[in-house]
Amino acid sequence: MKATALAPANIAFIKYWGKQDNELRLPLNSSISMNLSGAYTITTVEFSPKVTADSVSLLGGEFSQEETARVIRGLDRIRKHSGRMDRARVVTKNTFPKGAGSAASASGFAALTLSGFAALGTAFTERELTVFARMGSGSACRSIPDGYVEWRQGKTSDDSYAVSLYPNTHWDLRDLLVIVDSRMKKISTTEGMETVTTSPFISARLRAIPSRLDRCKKALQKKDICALGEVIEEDCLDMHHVMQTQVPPLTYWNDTTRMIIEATQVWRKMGIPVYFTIDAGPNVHLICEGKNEQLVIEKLKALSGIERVIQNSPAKGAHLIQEHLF
Ligand code: 2P0
Repeated sequence: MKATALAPANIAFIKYWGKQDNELRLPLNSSISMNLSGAYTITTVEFSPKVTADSVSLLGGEFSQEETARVIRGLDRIRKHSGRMDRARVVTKNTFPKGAGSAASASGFAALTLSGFAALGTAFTERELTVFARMGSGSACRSIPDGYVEWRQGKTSDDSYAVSLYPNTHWDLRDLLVIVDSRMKKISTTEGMETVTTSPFISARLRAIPSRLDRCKKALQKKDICALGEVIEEDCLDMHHVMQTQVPPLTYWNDTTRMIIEATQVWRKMGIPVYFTIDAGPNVHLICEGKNEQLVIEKLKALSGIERVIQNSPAKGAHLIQEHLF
């Protein structure tokens, strides 16, 4: 049987950086994110006894051998769980640049997990889907539930899952994803996280996170953009501080990244409540309320060094669609 899933990328408000277990992708801390409407992956999977070997293709791009192997390991986990052996054909496409710190692996493994389970006709709960997506790529578990999502750290694989805190309709936030460099990053997040404990600041980060999670949840509940923005920026800067003090150091920002951070601070002084967050790459996510989106877009137009801006509203989680890719 064939199935197709659409899964959004997500932007973390409280970040995931570091694992307790590399194999299972159990994180060092819980994290909170919002699904993105403008950056997503569509994946079609078909299992068939007629197919002799798994094939994996990316429309408009190419997977490396390593990425293909990672997808096939994802298929193997789903097959093992379902007690099935059929090989699969997988075709996938992204609406945004791969590897540029805009979480292609999150939407990718969320879409693969849902389409894979559906194509095998296996019964599943949302929680199980998040656990399987997590084993493909940690942040992928947050792309399964709707809207605003918490990934609960957990101590075992079954305990480390994601849940929706609020549906996408809860609060009309925007994430303007400002692309300043769409090339692949040199060091993958998986590799970068392996040396997280070489930073002397990781223990302070882990001590600070529980209260940040609380502040973030309260700000979401109250729809308080200033309180949310403050905790988002604090956690982003803290994660990048850890990254930059790892051995070897990970420096993802470029001059345009820094210019946008500074511009955001100036715009706030002018009375526009807009806040930045940055993942493992140079691109900047600007978070504001829907009513201020156009104002921020106008401000961005005056800056140089920007390739393009992807406008995102809060999105539903991964879901099945009827239009197959083959
Ligand atoms: C996040 N990132 O919370 C953080 C912020 C990057 C910076 O989750 O090794 O691609 O596949 O579990 O999920 C990116 O990490 O890493 C990520 P793996 P993943 O969004």
